[in-house]
Order: sequence, then structure tokens, then C-alpha cells
Amino acid sequence: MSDVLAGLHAIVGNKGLLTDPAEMGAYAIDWRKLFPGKPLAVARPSSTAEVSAVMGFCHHHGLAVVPQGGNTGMAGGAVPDTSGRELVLSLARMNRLRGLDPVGMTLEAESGVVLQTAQEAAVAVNRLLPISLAAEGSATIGGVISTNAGGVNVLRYGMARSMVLGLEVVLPDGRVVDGLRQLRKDNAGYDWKQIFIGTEGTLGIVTAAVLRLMPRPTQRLTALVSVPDPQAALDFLVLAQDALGDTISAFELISGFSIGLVQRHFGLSCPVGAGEWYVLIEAGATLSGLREAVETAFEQALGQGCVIDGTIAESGQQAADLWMLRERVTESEAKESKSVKHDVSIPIPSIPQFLIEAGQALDRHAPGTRVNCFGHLGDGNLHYNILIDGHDPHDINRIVHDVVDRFGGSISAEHGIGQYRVDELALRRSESEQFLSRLIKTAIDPLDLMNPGKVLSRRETR
Ligand code: 2HG
Ligand code: ZN
Repeated sequence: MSDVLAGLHAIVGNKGLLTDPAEMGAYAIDWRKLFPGKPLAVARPSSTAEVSAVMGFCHHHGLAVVPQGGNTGMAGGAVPDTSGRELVLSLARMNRLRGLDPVGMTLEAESGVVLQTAQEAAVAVNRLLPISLAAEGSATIGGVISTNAGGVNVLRYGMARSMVLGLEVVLPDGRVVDGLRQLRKDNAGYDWKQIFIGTEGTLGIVTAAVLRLMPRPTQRLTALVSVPDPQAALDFLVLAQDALGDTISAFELISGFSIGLVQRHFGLSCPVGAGEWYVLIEAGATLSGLREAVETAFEQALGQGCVIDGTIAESGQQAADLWMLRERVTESEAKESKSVKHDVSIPIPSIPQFLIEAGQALDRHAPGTRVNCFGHLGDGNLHYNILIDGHDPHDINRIVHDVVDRFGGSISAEHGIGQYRVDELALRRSESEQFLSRLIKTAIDPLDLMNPGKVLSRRETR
């Protein structure tokens, strides 16, 4: 064993260090198998003190560190490069729920707690942790915070950032910063925790968090409707918001193509008449009358022609079945073909026109590609994924992102930059925004040891 590995071993012990390539396999590559890496080793510390000691050691020896949570990301942000010199630091063993307060409505968890475990803990005291995404059975709290994850409830509750009240982080030199306050209001000085949320482990390691909980709605209604086109889906969004207000927690657009993929690969059936587009809507409330309000809105939408057909789930099982049609799209896409993902944000009223122009651009420059489009319409976030078969993925990114730029959109609404979008980000953010980002990076991680090459290119930070 080299001196470096022996030093790490002395900190985390046998259970905390993997060096055998077979054991490191799952940590070396993302789940889509697009970004293979070769770790120096995988450290699995079990406490903040151990994370701190590992980071101090790496800082001293100039070792780069790649933090990893559930490894469910889409942008290759949590895997090492192929040099064999980067240490993967997995937070999986830091999985204690440290506290749950139904009165103050907070939950304190270590980074390795699985999101679903945290959701279930909240439900057990009749509270809601509203961060919800397809990968919630594997994604961890630390990863969700470090990537500022979105998901299906952003419309009502905001992104992961809006749930974070306090953080504990370990800086690149091993220093621990304890900001685990349970406070809803705290304007005392810089709100420094924000710079560790959504920066994908490039500035430090989130080891624990205090999250805000919400009241848990007692009634929940889920409906699937078909709509003639994206403009009709938007008309339905406006109608539903007028009628149901902020009870709407999800408003998901799903193309007929996406539903077809799910039917083909998972054998699921769709209870709503075939449409070009579908909307899955969910609303929740504690006061009575929600069902009547949803039914009225639905009738109105049918009358106006923005909805063609639809069904309202009559039971929890039916609601879960409807959600399956949405949540299985990613896996179906992976089974169907190699794809190039775009996770774009577009100003909401421009979405129908964006879809027209992106389609035209692809027809012109990459004819024959198939579009798998679905996403969080209520947030202006589309997953505009292209099944490529033979086309150059970089060309496709450029074609789609150029259209995104024309509409004043963003090339990553919720999946982040990782290593996948570093070059595209550099092309599309202004000089002054890039200057400011580099300033922050250099101030906190002057040696570029934290997840190098993610979000910002290595060159820019050295
Ligand atoms: C979702 O909304 C996820 O289901 C995954 O963000 C999106 O597969 C994708 O592109
Ligand atoms: Zn999404």
C-alpha cells in the first residue's frame, strides 16, 4: 500500500477505504455509464470528523477529491476522471437522521441519508418533505443539496435550496463550518450556505443539513389528461392555477412519444385516449372541497377544448399508476436508445414556440433524430432529449442550446453542469458571470482540489 493510501487508511479504517478495482466499480462510473472514471481509491468516512481529517490529508498531499452521494446524477458530476489520481469521497456511511421536530417543522440529516428515508421520517410525524424526484429511492440528502435538485414539486415548494435552513460543510482544507441552525429567519451576516447549494461539490463537502418541513396535505388528487398541443397545455395550466391556486404541486408535460416508450419498455397501459401530448397534474390540500374544485376545472378545460380526455385517480394505487407513466420515462429512454439530454429552462409563455423552433433546427441540421420531450411545464423546465443513433452528440447540444439562447433560457434547469455541460456553460454565460464564478472558486478552493473539472473547466481555475 502506498504512503497516501496508508495515510487514508489510518483515518477511515478498513470499512472506510476501498482500493480493489472490483469494489470501486460502482463508484467509478455514473448510472448511465457515460462517464467512466478511475478512482485512486474510495474513502467512505462515517463521521464529520473523519471527513474533515480526510480533507485535511488530501489538502496537505495535493489530492483531488470527488464527493459522491447516491450517484444518480445526469451530468457526470459525481465521478472521477480517468487519471487514477482522484479520490472519491462517498458520504454513504454518514446516514444518521440526527433530529426531527414536528413543531418547528425541521429535519436534521447527515448527507448520506437517502431522500426517501427522510421523506418517510417526515410522514411518520405527519409532516412533508416536499423534495420529490424519480431517483428518490437512491438519491441522498447531500447530493440533492449539492446539486440543488428540482423534481416534480418545484411548482409549489421550490427547489432543494428553498428547503435548506442550515448546513454543516467541510472546506477543502478540512475545516468544519457548522451552520446547522433550525431558524426560519436568519439575516445575521452573509448567508454563506447558499454557495454550497447547487455548486456540485466544487467548493466543499456538505456533511449534514437542517431541512424545512411543510404541513402534509390530507387530500391529494392526481389526474392525467391529454391535450392537443403544448399551447393547450399552457392554457390548461393557467386555467388550473386560476381554479386551484397553490394547491397544485405538480404540472408535468409528457409527449405521446414518451408515453409510447413507457408502454413499450414497461408494458404499462395508459388510461387516457391517445394524444400528442399529456399533462399529469397533482393537487393537495387539507381543507375539504379539493375533488369538486378539480372536477370543475377539468369540465371547464374540456369545454374550452384545451383538454381532450382525462382521468382523475380514484385511489392511491391509481394515482401511483398514473405517476408510473411519468416516472418511468427516463428508464424507458435508456432502454430504447443512446440519448443526448437537454435539461432546459424556457420562459413559460415561450415554450410552445421553443418546441416549434427546436424541432425545425433539428430537422435542418440533424434529420432523422427522435425527440423524447417531457418535463416540468409548471416550472418552464423541459427535458428535451434526443435519441441520436449515429449523430455527433456535441452537434446536437449546440443545435438545441442555440435555440434555448434565442429564447433567453438556461441550458440546465435542474440537472446541473457536472462534466457534461462544462464547455457549453462557458460558451453561454457572460464574461462577468464567469469572472465572478472563478473568483468564488479561487477564494474557497485555491488549489482546485474540489471536484476539479466539474462546473468550471480545470484550466479556468488554475
Ligand atoms: C425527470 O424529470 C428527471 O424525470 C430525469 O429530471 C429527466 O431523464 C431525464 O432527462
Ligand atoms: Zn426533471
